Amino acid sequence: MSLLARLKTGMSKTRTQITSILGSEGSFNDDFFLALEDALISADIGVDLSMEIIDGLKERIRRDKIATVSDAYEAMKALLVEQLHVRRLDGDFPPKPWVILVVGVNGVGKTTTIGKIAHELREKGKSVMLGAVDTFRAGAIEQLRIWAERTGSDFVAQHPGADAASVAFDAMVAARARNVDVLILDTAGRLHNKINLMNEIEKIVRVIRRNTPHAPNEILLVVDATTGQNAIKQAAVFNEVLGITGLVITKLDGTAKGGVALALAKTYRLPIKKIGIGESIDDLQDFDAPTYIEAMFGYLT
Ligand SMILES: Nc1nc2c(ncn2[C@@H]2O[C@H](COP(=O)(O)OP(=O)(O)OP(=O)(O)O)[C@@H](O)[C@H]2O)c(=O)[nH]1
Ligand SMILES: [Mg+2]
Repeated sequence: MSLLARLKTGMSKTRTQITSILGSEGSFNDDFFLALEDALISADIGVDLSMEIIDGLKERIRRDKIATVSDAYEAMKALLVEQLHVRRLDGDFPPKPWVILVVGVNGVGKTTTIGKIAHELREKGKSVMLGAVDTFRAGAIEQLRIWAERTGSDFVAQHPGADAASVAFDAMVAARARNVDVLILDTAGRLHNKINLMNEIEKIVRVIRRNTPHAPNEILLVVDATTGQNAIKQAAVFNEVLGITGLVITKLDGTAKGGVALALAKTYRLPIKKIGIGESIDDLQDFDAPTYIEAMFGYLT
């Protein structure tokens, strides 16, 4: 089933619930708002944001003199779309090398996402280099090397256990020497509540900046959609320490909820640059807010 079809199925109970209470043509009362609030929370949007959306909707209903349930439902979708940042991952890279640093907690899909992004860039004719800044996990370097081979990207690594910041530095120098368009740096998975690991990633960014002041051009935080509200906490910490420029939400093929995407984008005003919908090289998509919201909420029937 496609991502959009799954989101639709996931939320279909919500729509049925709302219509069974009120009918799509009826006028609304507190039951409507309660049903909506339940639906938003169960879709992983989070309690605070759900309440905020309901408040915003009430305001809009007053302002625009909305009278029917289906119009109110449409207004809620419009409200959500407006609040989502949708800037795409840049396709044009003026200062060479364009440096993308990829961070996140363990196992969220960082390395796989890098492989997919490299594939996309290579298809567009860009030269790409992958830097194995994850020197921590056994097998991480080899895993990235395989992605480099599959995508025809250059590859820079040191030995396992090497200083991560020093690999980042090497990769910067090599990327410049070979004049590559895009350098993507893979980092070790780190729990956001482990201070020494967060200090390490901060040092990596410092070293990159000292080498090339415009870099890293992107610091992408990868989060796993199936972790629900925990992703919010991860984003808070990584954003505070590093200043994230965008999000990648992976494993959306593994959930019918998907509200976490809305919660993240809205809470931190961060653009969702890519979404992961499977393990294969092609399973990466742009995030399109109107399509996504439409799939989640559909129409009241
Ligand atoms: N279903 C699904 N699986 C994914 C997706 N993205 C990554 N994975 C899988 O998630 C697992 C972990 O992926 P990695 O790319 O190794 O994750 P990582 O964040 O680099 O992990 P560490 O380096 O150990 O922190 C692998 O089995 C991937 O195939 C996705 O969008 N959907
Ligand atoms: Mg990895």
